[in-house]
Amino acid sequence: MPKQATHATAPPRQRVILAGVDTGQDHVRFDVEMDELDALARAAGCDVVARLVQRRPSVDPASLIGSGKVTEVSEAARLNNASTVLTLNALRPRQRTNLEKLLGGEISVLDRTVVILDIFAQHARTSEGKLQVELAQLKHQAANLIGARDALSRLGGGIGTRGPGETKLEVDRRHIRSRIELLEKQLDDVRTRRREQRRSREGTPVVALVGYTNAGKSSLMNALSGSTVFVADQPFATLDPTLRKARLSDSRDVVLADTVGFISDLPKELVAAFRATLEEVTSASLLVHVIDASNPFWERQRSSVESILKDLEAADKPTIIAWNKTDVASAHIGGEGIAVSAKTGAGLAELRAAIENAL
Ligand SMILES: Nc1nc2c(ncn2[C@@H]2O[C@H](COP(=O)(O)OP(=O)(O)OP(=O)(O)O)[C@@H](O)[C@H]2O)c(=O)[nH]1
Ligand SMILES: [Mg+2]
Repeated sequence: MPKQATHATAPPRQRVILAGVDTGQDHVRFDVEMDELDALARAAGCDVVARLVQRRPSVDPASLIGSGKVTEVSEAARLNNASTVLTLNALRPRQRTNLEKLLGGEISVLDRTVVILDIFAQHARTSEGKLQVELAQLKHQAANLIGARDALSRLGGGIGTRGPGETKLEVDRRHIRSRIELLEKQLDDVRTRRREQRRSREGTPVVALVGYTNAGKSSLMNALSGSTVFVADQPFATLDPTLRKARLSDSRDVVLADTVGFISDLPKELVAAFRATLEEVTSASLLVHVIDASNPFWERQRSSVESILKDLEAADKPTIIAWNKTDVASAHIGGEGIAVSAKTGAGLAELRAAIENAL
């Protein structure tokens, strides 16, 4: 299945400039986050044409980026024929409208959260997934209504405009609220249905694969169950949860649950909206936390995942760490857990045994 949403007439790829304000707490972390934003922008179907960084002790309260840098951004946009600026730092509605004004009114400004929401909108396949994305987008819009109107009436298409659709974006806050209520009600029904399905599976324990996006959860699911769920080298390839039966030994079957990956600073609208599918995680008997051991920043990724699990009240669940991609990992792998490679199959027998033991 193609990764990107296919359009009847493929629109030209949106040309974007990445902009970030580095407030100096941690330069390495800042660089990693900018790289991640780059990957997110590409996953959303954009061409990244330039990257600009401003170092200052705090973001500009009026326009996020200080005026000196705005001129530079504007110049870069002109030279590179870019239509959009993506900011790493979260934008307040007022900062966004001010920044757009300062950039001359031709360039739209979006932040990381909008890009993530957009990828989710493109990758949602099931009706449940679509409901959840719409809910997250509406919640985000409700919180950013002042800025949203201006920008969206100008944008022809591209990130930030998919999903609920322009007509709905133009309605007032009250209208959005009632739509949110309706979606929440529908998702409640989904949750009830899921609970019933879970009850009917009783007897076969569920093992949920969790981890940072792109860690290799779906690959591991395929390797353990012999299935062929979609795998891709980009963030948020998986959105809708998938359950597959896997045989651990002659006497033991489990249901593996693959679900949406986590990311640092996961927008809170998304966590709330994905409660129904994340219940696969919270109701599982066991978690396998898949860590990409080849990623130099696995420690940061690991702690992001752990903090999201805490938010989901799943931090106390029995958990096995699976250090994945050990075929290419040069990084030293620390502590407990099983070293595996979904690609070569190394360590899978041990992982199966560890899962069986833990159950
Ligand atoms: N070298 C190597 N690459 C791997 C391994 N496991 C997965 N990959 C690659 O890592 C990328 C991400 O794999 P996925 O299985 O889609 O990762 P995921 O955790 O499901 O990612 P999302 O669904 O996007 O959150 C793909 O390009 C895989 O081919 C492995 O053991 N070794
Ligand atoms: Mg996946």
